[in-house]
Amino acid sequence: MDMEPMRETLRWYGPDDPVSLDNVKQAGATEVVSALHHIYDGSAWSDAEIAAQKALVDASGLAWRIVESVPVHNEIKIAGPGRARYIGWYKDSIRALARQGIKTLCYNFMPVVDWTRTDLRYLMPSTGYALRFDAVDFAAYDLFVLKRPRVTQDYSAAQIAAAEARLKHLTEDDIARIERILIAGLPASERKFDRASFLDALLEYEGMSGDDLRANLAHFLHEIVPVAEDVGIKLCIHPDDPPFSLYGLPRVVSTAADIRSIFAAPDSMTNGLTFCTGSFGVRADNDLVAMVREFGPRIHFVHLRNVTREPDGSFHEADHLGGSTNMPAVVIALMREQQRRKAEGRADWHLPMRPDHGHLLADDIGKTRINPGYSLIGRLKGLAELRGVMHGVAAMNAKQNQES
Ligand code: DNO
Repeated sequence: MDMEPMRETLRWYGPDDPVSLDNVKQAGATEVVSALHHIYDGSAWSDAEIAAQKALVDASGLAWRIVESVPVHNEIKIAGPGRARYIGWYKDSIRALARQGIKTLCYNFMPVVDWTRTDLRYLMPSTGYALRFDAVDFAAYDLFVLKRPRVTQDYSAAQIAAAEARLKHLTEDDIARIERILIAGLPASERKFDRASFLDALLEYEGMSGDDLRANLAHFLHEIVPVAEDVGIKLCIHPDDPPFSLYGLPRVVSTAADIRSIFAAPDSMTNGLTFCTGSFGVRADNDLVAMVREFGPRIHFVHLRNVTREPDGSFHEADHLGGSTNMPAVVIALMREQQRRKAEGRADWHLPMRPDHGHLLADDIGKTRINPGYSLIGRLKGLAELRGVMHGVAAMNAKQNQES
């Protein structure tokens, strides 16, 4: 049985995305991954709204089969009084998506903040720009600007000293910029805050342990998995980005042990994973190839992105084939998983991948309307490189099969 390239998709933020559907086609992708970003408050998505967006995609000759993300309302994460109502609306959205032919649903369960960076324009030696998480800038903001209650218990003496030293070099403008990036919302974030409302949001998690949050996720899954099974939608949780605690908040989708616990609650093929190499890859103790082997059968969606890890917990987004992760090794493991599924006769053997994020490059650098990480040229380059790896692996494998 031959190894085959994965399906190529690109994220599209809908009609307001400065990257057009034609641009997606120019990058060589055949599918978009999208969401109804104008309905991101936890209310149910209607058939009409989904169908309208799908019609735009269909008319372009592309397909929309994967939704990223249907946001999980905070009430569900904190088990607040509105939980049952929001879960009900989530189920309504699942049914509506299935009716419109969208059969893969990516979501996350990160408290308060979705993905987090401190710098959206980190200059690379290439003269392009990358997204970066600077652990010291982050600590300086958390400790000395945000000043949330009991903040010092989350840092070592050495981290506090480093943050204090950094603070001396940060101007008012620097601090305002870092704050904006941290709490005012990167693209696809569900919520945008100012400092006061952010502190209030953190307070709602006071005293919540990892086990508590895990229990709230398990409750949510036990509710929605049967509905998704019923209508034939595959759920795939996205890992925490970055995969460690921020602001003292619990995070429960960061490691292989976390995924094992999620897969058990409930143990169903529908309860699957978005394998994001960029998120998992921030932790040196996440062995990505081993994770593909272990969780492979329940990986429903793949995000390929590379990060360069730095000793103090900082990281920046590298070229797709550069950085700390051996990307070809991960791609080979994923293509083997496809081969295994095919041999098993699984209809869903063909995995969808997207190049996650890209550097800000060339003509994109001067543009005023850019979704950080989601400019066109960097992703086009990332996809082209990954396509090269996939086709190279497939060709080598076909040759070996012929010879044997
Ligand atoms: C960032 C993205 C995340 C991701 C969600 C999935 O670029 O990877 O926003 O879409 O966390 O729910």
